[in-house]
Amino acid sequence: MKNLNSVCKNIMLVFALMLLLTPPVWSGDDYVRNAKEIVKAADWKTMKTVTIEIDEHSYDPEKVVFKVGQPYKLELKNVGEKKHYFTAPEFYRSIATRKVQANRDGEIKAPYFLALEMMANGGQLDIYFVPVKKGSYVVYCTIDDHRQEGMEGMLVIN
Ligand SMILES: [Cu+2]
Repeated sequence: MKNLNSVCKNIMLVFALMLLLTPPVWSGDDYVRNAKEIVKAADWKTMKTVTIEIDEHSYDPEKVVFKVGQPYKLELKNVGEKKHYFTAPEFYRSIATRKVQANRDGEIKAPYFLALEMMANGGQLDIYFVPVKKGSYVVYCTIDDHRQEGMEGMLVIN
């Protein structure tokens, strides 16, 4: 009986450890699961184009406001002499992404992105999307000290 008790205790200990070690699943960082339907239902003839110019070390404009349900093409143009990132994981998880297009090179389709990088001297990526989740989302560049130098912007969904 004593043996059985200690076996039970050990099993309980193992379960307790498993619970402690298992990370919470999708807590607060979910993405737009029905993006495909939202993209399909949107009227792309009403699409609005917004351009952000990327330079050393800034995003211009620094703040952009998008409307829920309105289809957009967001042009990310790197006019600088260095490569730059457009890192905005929370923003990318709050929009229904249709595609990211590199103008002559092709299109990339994925449920959501974490970061986009534009090559120096005219590198451009266009992201086609429909805003879904309201909020204010920070965007920044992760290269060297670019963020501290001023490469931080705000993407708002209203
Ligand atoms: Cu940068």
